[in-house]
Amino acid sequence: MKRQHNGKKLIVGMGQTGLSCAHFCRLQGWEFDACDSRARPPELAQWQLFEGAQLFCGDWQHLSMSAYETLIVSPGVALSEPAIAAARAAGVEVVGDVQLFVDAIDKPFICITGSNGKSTVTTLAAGILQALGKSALAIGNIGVPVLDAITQSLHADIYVLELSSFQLETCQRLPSQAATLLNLTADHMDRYASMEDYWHAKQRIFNGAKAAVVNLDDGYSRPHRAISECTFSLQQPADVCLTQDAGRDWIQLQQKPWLAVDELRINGDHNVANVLAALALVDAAGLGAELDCTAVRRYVRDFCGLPHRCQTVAVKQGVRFINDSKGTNVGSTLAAIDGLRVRNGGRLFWLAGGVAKGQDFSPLAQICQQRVTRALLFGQDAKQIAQQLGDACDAQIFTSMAQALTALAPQLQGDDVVLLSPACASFDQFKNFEQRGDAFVQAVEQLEVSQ
Ligand code: UMA
Ligand code: ADP
Repeated sequence: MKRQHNGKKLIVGMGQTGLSCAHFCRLQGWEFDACDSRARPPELAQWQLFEGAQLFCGDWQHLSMSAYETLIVSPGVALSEPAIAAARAAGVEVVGDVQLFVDAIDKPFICITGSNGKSTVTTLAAGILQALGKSALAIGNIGVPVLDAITQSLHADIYVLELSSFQLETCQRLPSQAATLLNLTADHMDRYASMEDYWHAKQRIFNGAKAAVVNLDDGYSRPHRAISECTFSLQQPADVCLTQDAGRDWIQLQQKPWLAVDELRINGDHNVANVLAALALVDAAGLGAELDCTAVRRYVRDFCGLPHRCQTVAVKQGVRFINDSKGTNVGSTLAAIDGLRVRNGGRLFWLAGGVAKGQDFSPLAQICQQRVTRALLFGQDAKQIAQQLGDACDAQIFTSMAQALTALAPQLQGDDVVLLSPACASFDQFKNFEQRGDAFVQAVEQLEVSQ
C-alpha cells in the first residue's frame, strides 16, 4: 500500500544550503517545513520570514520525517541519521540541492570533486571559460549554494559545479558535459565507514556525465563506468601533460607546448596539476580547439591562487609566513609541505591541529622527518597528531594557534618558513577555515621577529 504523505517537503539543515532550498521551494510554489538539530540556528531570523513554514529547532529524533513527501537534506547532515534513515525506509524521497538544481536548469554544466584542489580547479575552469568569452559561474561547495544561481538569477552560459562527497550522496544523475574526480586521500572519515565508501560517494559524479577527466597519477580518479575520457598527468604522457622543450618544462596541450611552467605565478606542483585538470575539463567539454589563444594563456599565467591556500601572507626579517588554512586534511597538508621550497638552509616550522575528523596522521611522519624542524600543534586533537607523528620531528602542543606563534617568534631567523597547514577542520576554535586563516594573518601582523 502506498503511504500517505502530507505533500510537503521538509528541509533538513537550516544553514546556507537550507535557506537556498527554501527560496527555491517558494519559487516553485512548493509547501515546506524546516528542521535543524541546533536549538537556535544563526539564520533563524531569515527563516521566520517564510510564512506558513513550520520550523523545528533542537533534537529532531521525535520529529516524524516519514510524514513528508520529500526530505531536502543539507550536505552537512549525514543520511545515516536515524530519523532520516527511517523516513527513507518508509518510502520518503530524499534529495539534495544539487539534484534539484541540475533538474531545473537547461544550461550545460561541468562537475568537479576530489579530496583536494576542488576550489582551485573550479575557479581556474570558470576563469578559462570566461577568458574564452563565456559567462561561466563557479558555484556549489566553493561557497555559493547552487540554487542561489536560480533564485538570485545568476545567469550563465555554463555552470562550473564544485561538489563535495556529501553533496554527491544525494545526487542520482548529473548529465554534465564533463566531470572529474581529481584525487582521493582520506578525509571525512568520521562520516564514511572506509575509503571505499568515500570513493563510492565521489564516483556518483560520473553518473550521467558525457565525459570524464581522469588524473593518471591517482588510481582513484578513474570512473567506475565506461565513458569518454580526457586524461591529465604530471608524470606521464596524457591528453594534457608536461613536456620538455629548450631546457624548460612546458604544459602540453594537443601535442604542442602551450605555456612554460616557470611562467605560472601559482606555487607548488599540486597547483600545476590543478592547471592541467582545469584545461582538460574545458577540453573535454568540447572547447579544446579554442584554448590556443592569448586570452586563456594570459589568464592561466597570471592566476596566483585563492586566499588561504599556500599563500605567502608576510615576510618579516626574511622569515616567510604561509597561510594554508584550507589544508584541512592529511593529503592537502602533505602536498603543501612537499611543494614548499625552503631556501638557503632555512628551517620549516609547521602549525597544525583542530578537529581530526577520524584521520590517521602517520602518513605525514616521513615528510615531517625530511622537511619539518618542529611541529607546533594546537586545538582539540593536537595530542592525537603528536602521538601519530611519533618521533618523526620535534613536536610541541599549545592550546591555541596564537599561543604557538608567540612562543615561536623569538626563535625565528632569516630564511625560516612558518607554515599554517592544519590538516584538520577548524570548528573547535573557529567558525570556518577562512576565520582561522584570518586569525593567522592577524597574529603574524602583530608578531615581532628580531634578527
Ligand atoms: N545540521 C543539523 N544537523 C546535523 C548537521 C548539520 O541540523 O547533523 C545543520 C546545522 O546545524 C546547520 C546546517 O545543518 O544549521 C548546516 O548545513 P551544512 O552543514 O550542510 O552547511 P551549509 O551552511 O549549508 O554549507 C554547505 C557546505 N557545508 C558542508 O558541507 C559541511 C559548504 O561547504 C558549502 O560551501 C555550502 O553548503 C554551499 O554549497 C563547506 C565545507 O566545509 C565549505 N564543505 C566540506 C569540505 O569542503 O570539506 C564538505
Ligand atoms: P578543496 O576545495 O578540495 O579543499 P582547494 O583548492 O581549496 O581544495 O585547496 C585546499 C588545499 O589542498 C590547499 O591549500 C593545498 O594545501 C591542497 N591542494 C590543492 N590542490 C591540491 C592537489 N591537486 N593535490 C593535493 N593537495 C592539493
